[in-house]
Amino acid sequence: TREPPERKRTISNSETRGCMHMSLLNRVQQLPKGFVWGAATAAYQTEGSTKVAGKGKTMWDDYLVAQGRFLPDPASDFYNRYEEDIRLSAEHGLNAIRVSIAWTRIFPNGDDAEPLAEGVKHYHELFACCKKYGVEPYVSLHHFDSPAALFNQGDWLNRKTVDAYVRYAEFCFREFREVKNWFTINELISLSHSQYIQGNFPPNHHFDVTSGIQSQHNELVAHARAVNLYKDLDETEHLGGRIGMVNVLTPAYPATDSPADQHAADLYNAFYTDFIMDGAFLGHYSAHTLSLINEILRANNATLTVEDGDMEELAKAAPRNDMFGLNYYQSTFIAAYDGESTNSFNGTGDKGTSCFKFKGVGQQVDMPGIPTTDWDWLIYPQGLYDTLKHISATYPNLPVIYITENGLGHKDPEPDANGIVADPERIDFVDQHMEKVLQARAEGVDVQGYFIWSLQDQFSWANGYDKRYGLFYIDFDTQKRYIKQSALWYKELADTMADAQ
Ligand code: BGP
Repeated sequence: TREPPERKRTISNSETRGCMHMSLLNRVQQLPKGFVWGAATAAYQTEGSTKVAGKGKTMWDDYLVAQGRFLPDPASDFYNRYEEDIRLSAEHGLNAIRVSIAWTRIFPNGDDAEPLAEGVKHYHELFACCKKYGVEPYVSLHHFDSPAALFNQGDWLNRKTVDAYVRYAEFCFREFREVKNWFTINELISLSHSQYIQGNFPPNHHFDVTSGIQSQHNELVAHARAVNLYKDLDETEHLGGRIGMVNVLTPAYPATDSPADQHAADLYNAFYTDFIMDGAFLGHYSAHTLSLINEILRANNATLTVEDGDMEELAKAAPRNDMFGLNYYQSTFIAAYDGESTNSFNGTGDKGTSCFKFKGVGQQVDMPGIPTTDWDWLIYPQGLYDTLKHISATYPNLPVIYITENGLGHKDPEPDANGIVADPERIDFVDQHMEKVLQARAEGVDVQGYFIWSLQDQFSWANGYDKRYGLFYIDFDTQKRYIKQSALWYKELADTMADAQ
C-alpha cells in the first residue's frame, strides 16, 4: 500500500506536536457516527478542459489570458482524472467530497434554451463514480465561475444573472436527483469583495462600494430563490435532499481596546459577515447591521437598491436552509482609519506585501505574535471557535454547520525519494483548527462535518499554481499525484473515528 515507513514520524516528530496530535486523535473518537470527513474542490480550479464538449467561457477565461500569469488548463485535469482522485479519497478515509458543477458545461451562455448533453452526462458520471467509492458529493451550483456571457452584462449586479441562475438551478435539481446535498453559491462575500472592493477578481474594481454591497444583496436573493425553489419542488417532486449556502467568515477584532477601533471592527464585521448572515438566516437585515452598513455607504457615497419582493424572498428562505457551509481561513485585526481607501493584494506569496485600508470602515493592522502565511493570512484558530460560537448564538434559524473549507496555502516541497511530500505545517494548521471545532461542538455548536481545502493541489484564482493546499500533491507538468504526509495523517484521524464507532 501507499503507507511509507515514516508514517509514525509524521505524527510525532516533535514532542509538542506529538502531544497535540495525540490529543486530537483521542478526541476525534467522540465524533458521532456519520460525521462527514471530506475534502473540497471547485470545478474551475480542478477540471481543466475548459474548451471541450461545447463548454462556454467563464468570467475567467479571457481575463487569465490577458493577465498572462497562469492559465486554467490543465489545472488538476479533474475532468479526466476524477476517478483517480475519488479512489484516492476513499483510500485515505474520506467519506465526502465537495465539488461544483460548471454552469457553462450545462448552459454555455448561462441562459441557453437547451442544456448541453455532454456536460450533463459528465456530471452524472462523476456522481456515479462518487457512489461507487462511497464518497458522498456535496455539490455547489456556483463557485466563482459565472458564465462570461452573463458576466459581460454585469454578473450578479444584473438581475438577469439571478433569473438565469435560478433556471440553471432548477434544471440541476431535477436532473441530478442522485445529489442529496446542494450548496447554492460558494462564498458570496468573497465574490463581492474580490470583484468590487479588493479588485483582484474580474472586473477588478477597487472600493466600488455600491457594487460591493449590491452584489452581496443580489447574490443573497439568488440564494434565497434557489432555496425556496428547492423546498417547493421537494414538496411535489420529492427530491429528498438538503440545501444550504456556503460563505467564508473572517472575523474582525479591534486592534486595541479603544472605542474607535472597536467601532471600526464592528463596521468591518457588518460589511463582511453580518449583512450576508442576517440576510440568509434572519431573513432581513437587523437594525444594528443596517445602521453600520448605512454609515459605510454614506462615507463612500454609495447606495443599495432593494427591489420589491426581495425581502419577502429572504424571509421565506431563512428558516428553510438545511445546512450552512462555513469556510474559515483567517481572522483580521482592524484599527480606525480616516483616510482614503487603498490596498495592495499579495498574490505572489511575498510575505508582508499586503495592505488594506477601507474608508469609512477601518484598516487592517499586523498583530505581533500571530503567525501569518506567506500570503499574509493570519493563522488564528481561535477565530474559528469564536465564529462558531457567535453565529450559533446570533441566528436561531441556523441549521447544522459543516466546515466546508479550512486549510493552509503553502509552498510545499517536491516529493521525496519515496514519493511522499512533507507538509507538517498543514498538519499543524488542521490540527489546531479541528481542536477548536471539537471545543465548539463540546459546547453545543452543531458541527457535523469538516472538509479540508483542498483535496488535491489546484490553482488559486488570484495566486496561481504555487499556492498549494491539497492532501494530494500534483506535478502539474505530468499530472502525477503524490501523497502528502497530511493525507496520511488525515486518514489516521478517519480510521480512528471509524474504529470508535
Ligand atoms: C476560498 C475559495 C476557494 C479557494 C480558497 C483558497 O475563498 O472558495 O475556491 O480558492 O478560498 O483561497 P486562495 O485560493 O485565494 O488562497
